[in-house]
Amino acid sequence: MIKHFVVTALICGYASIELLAQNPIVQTNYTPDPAPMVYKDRVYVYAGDDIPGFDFYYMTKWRLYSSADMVNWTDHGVPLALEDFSWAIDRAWAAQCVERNGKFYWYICAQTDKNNIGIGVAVSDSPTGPFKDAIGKPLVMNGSWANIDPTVHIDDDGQAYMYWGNGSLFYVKLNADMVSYSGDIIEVPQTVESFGGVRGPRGETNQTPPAEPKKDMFIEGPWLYKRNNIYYQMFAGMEKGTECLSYSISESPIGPWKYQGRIMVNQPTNSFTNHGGIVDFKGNSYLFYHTGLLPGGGSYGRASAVEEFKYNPDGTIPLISISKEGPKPVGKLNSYIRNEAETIAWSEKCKTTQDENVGVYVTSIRTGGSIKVREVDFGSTSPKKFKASLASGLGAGILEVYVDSIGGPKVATLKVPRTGGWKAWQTLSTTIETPVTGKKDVYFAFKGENLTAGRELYNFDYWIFEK
Ligand code: FUB
Repeated sequence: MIKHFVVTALICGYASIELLAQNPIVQTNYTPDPAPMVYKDRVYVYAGDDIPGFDFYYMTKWRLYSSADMVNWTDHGVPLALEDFSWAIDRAWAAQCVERNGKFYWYICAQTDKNNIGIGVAVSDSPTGPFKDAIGKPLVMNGSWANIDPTVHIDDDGQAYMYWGNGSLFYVKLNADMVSYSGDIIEVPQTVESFGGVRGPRGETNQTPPAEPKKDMFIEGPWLYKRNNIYYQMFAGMEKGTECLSYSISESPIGPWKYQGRIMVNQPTNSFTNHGGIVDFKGNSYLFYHTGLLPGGGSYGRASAVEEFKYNPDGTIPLISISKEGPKPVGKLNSYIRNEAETIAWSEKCKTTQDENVGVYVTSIRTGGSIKVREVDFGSTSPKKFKASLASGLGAGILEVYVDSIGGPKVATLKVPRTGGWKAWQTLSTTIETPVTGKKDVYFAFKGENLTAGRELYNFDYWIFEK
């Protein structure tokens, strides 16, 4: 990992609800290194967990989110952490999960001892876990700090390839079991033709990029995939002292690679690193990346974001800009089934947590906070009731439900009493105040009865409308 970096501090506009804001896609946690995986009708984003306020990437766990519509993201909590690998001691860095024959292989990297970072793999029968260390030891560990950021592609003939690297780029051919490999680890030659440039002389620790690299160069974060017979290798390159996203293509998964240019140039993202993944989902193409633009964030408080893009007719990728708006919705939420409170398009003044009883739920809810959920479908006749599962040790909280905006038509109000504890869940029910039909954005507004703004109000597990 490249340590360092002066990045211009930004004034970002996420201080209060913004009707159009959709990026970063998660506001309750800092979620760097997004690795998307499409499985059935959802896109899953496996991400890291930044703790802002530190001066390095002191990460200890990985987080998971998913969406069926690209605007509402369901929090699946922390399915994997360093403690799940007996050999890992620090640096839960960039990872990627892939599916093969109904099993899910989550390739991670983690520090193994004072001088080593290694690549490991966890396996599960479900994209959301539980995951466990598949082999009880690193899959790759050879005394190098370059063993980070694994990316795996399973080719049409069934051969799987794993690339990774920091400064140097490597690959191996994985065996069909996905948890072992055959043959040597190959270092990919880096030339101006293959990756846009070459790295200058390195510092002893391989931690410092040259101030003025020749053109682009491979830094880290490879992302290998195939589309319409072209193999793509996206990677974090270097531009003006901070990372950009660049790519090379090939006719084969093992190269030779031909540098194509940048996908996302160095922008005011408030983060030294960028790290991305590309997928097609429901007929559209998406670039996932990260920025430091979540309030309180920065180079060590990074958050996942996404943009929709279209390939050029020849398969090349256009330059993509960061946006606050993110992609358009490609689905809707059914208001008449149980919806998890942690399915969120945008949130403020709340967090998520999880336990063994109810799984993930919304917590740390404060007065003035809210959750926005987009594209909620009520059908042609209005519901009659609104129900929500809530818990509060102190009571005096109010949950107000609006459509279109906070202050728009008020659909329901729930007064939350003392339920007997912060985990003593009660399903509270109320009648609809204003009829609602069609597809709406729904806002859950958090309020308190005569309370100071800072007091925690209640925990929120799920909601449902009833006819
Ligand atoms: O998140 C820690 C490291 O920062 C990743 O492994 C790199 O790709 C960079 O994003």
